[in-house]
Amino acid sequence: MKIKTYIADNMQEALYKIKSDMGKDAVILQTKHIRKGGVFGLFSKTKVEVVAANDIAVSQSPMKNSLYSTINEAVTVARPAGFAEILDIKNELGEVKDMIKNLYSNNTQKSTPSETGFSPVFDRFYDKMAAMEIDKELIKKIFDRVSENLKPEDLQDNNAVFNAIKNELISQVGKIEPIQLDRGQNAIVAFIGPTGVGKTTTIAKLAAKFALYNERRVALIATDNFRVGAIEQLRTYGELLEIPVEEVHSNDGIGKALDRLKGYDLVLIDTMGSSPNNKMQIKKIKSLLDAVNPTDIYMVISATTKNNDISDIINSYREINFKKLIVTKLDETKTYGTILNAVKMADGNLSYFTVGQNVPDDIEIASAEKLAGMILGENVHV
Ligand SMILES: Nc1nc2c(ncn2[C@@H]2O[C@H](COP(=O)(O)OP(=O)(O)OP(=O)(O)O)[C@@H](O)[C@H]2O)c(=O)[nH]1
Ligand SMILES: [Mg+2]
Repeated sequence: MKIKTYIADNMQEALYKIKSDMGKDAVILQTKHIRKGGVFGLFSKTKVEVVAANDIAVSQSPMKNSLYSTINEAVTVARPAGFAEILDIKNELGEVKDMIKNLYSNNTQKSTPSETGFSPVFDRFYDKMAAMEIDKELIKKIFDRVSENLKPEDLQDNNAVFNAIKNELISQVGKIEPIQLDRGQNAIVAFIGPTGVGKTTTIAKLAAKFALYNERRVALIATDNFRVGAIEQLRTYGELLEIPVEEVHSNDGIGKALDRLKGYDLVLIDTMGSSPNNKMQIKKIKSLLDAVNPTDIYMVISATTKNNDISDIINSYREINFKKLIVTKLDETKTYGTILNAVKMADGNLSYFTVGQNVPDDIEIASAEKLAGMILGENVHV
C-alpha cells in the first residue's frame, strides 16, 4: 500500500493529481483545508491537503464515512457516470469545501505577527492594538511600514518597535484641524451627527471658549425643530454665555439669520441629530447646509460607538461633505482604536476630543500623540 499527501488549490485539482499518480482505485484517507502565506490570516490562500492511498479495498477503509465516500466517488470517477450524478457530486463537494473553509477561517484569526513573519516583539503590540479594536488591515499596514523603516537589529528591540509604532500611529491620525478664526472673517461652522452624541453640548463648550477666553463675537443658530426641547437647550446656553441665539425653521430662514449675524466672528449652527438609517432626515440637513455653504462642517461622533456603526454613520453622512471630526465621550470608553478607524473611514481630520459633561471645561483640541499613547496603553487619562 502506498500513502501520499497532496496539496492543491482545490479538490478537483487534488483528485486529478491523485488519479493520475495512484490510479482510479485510490482511496482518500483524509482531507483538510489549510491556509498558506499571508499575514495574521489576511491574504492567505486556502488550499486542500488530501491524504490518499492505493491498493486497499474501499469498503475496508477505516476513514470511510459519508463525507469521504462522496470524495471517493469523485476519485473513482473513471467509471461511467451520468451528468446529473457528476453535478450532485460537485455540489456536495462545494458544501464540504465551504464548511471546512469557515472552520479554518475562524481558526486563522488567532495567528500572531510572529507566526506570519514579523519579529516576536510585535506580538504584544498586536494584542494591544487588536484589543483597542483597530482595523486588522490597518494594524498590518502599520507593522509593514515599521518593519520596512527599522534597521534589522532594532526590530528585536522593544523600545525601538514601540516608538516606531507610536510614530506610525501619529502619522496615520494625520493633521489636527480645530476651528481657526482669521481676523475679520465671519466663520460659519455647522455640526452634524447621530442623536445624542453631544453636538449641542460641544457647541456650548466651543462657544464659551471662543466668547469668554478668546473674546470673539460668537452667535448660535438652532435648526432642530424636531426634538422637543432642542431649541430651548441651545437658548439656555446662549443666555448663560450672553450670546445671541437665532432660531430657524427653513432654508430661507437660515439665510436671513446669517445676514443678521454678519458682524460676528463665529456663528455655530446646531443641527438635529439623525440616525444613519434615516436618509430623509440626513437629506434635509444636507439641503439646509447647502443653502448656507458653511466655512466648515464638523461631524460629531461618540467614542463609545461600535466600529460597524461608525462605518454606517460615516457612509450615510458622506453626502454632506464633512472633513472634520469631533470625538465625544472619551471619558466613557477605554477602547480608543475606533477613533483611528473613524478618521481613516471618513478620510478626515480630527479636531476636538470631549471628555465629560461639564461646559465649558470638558473639551480639548485633539492630539495625535495622545491618541497614539492611549492606544498603546501609555496614558489612559482623558
Ligand atoms: N460623558 C460625557 N457625556 C457627554 C459628553 N458630551 C455630551 N455629553 C452628554 O450627552 C448627552 C447628550 O448631549 P447633547 O449635547 O444633547 O447631544 P446632541 O448630539 O445634541 O443630541 P440631539 O440633539 O438629541 O441629537 C447629554 O447628557 C450631555 O451632557 C462627553 O464628552 N462625555
Ligand atoms: Mg442637540
